[in-house]
Amino acid sequence: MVTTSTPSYILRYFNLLGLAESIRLLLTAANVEWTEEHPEWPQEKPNQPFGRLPVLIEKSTDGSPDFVICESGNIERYLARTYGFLPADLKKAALQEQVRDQMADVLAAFVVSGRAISDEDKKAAQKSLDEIFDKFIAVQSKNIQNNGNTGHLFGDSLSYADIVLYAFIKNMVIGFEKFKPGVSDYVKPKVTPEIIKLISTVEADPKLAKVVLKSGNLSEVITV
Ligand SMILES: N[C@@H](CCC(=O)N[C@@H](CS)C(=O)NCC(=O)O)C(=O)O
Repeated sequence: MVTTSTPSYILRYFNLLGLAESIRLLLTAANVEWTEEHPEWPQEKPNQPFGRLPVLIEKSTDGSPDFVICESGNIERYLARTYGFLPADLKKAALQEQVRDQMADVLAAFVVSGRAISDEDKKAAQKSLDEIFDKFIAVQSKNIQNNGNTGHLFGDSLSYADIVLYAFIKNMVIGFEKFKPGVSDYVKPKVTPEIIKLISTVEADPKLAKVVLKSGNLSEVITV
């Protein structure tokens, strides 16, 4: 329930899934008031604290300056901690946060593979991507299994780890296709039944219906 003391937010990003999708999901799951800004680019670049997006603005509720933060992972963790999607227990939280950091390596391997020019570099980059991505899928599928295969990575309700894993696969299958044609066909066969179950569990969460509907239903694109 949104109360007057609950801050409202502005999420500044491009009109893309990308690094903002987990943030959109967290803001939506938190049931806070938020809006999105899509700045003119590159005209607005110099006006961003770090020169890049996303930026999150938490509107002040007491007349003090608005709270402005950058870096997608930092924004996610700030919201996840504030609204109870990361546990207060540091060890339990670290187990969730490492999911996101492992994803960053997969993403970096995708970028390197997209930039390789010579056949030799392409082959090496593809091998490295396969290794990193397959390990990521194996580790996270095992985590879901170890948690009873209920569609959650940890515990029995929507968590930060569920949100970032869902947003990541969604980017790979829906969001990045226009930047790296073929990425969806590469990723889809690798997605395991455990991860498919997590995807459908996240998409069935009534708290998320608004944002899932807007950016597309992944369950309809990936099936066992
Ligand atoms: N480490 C940053 C990376 C941010 C980033 O790469 N932003 C891109 C969009 S996904 C951007 O602002 N690109 C435009 C530019 O750099 O001018 C984060 O995680 O937020």
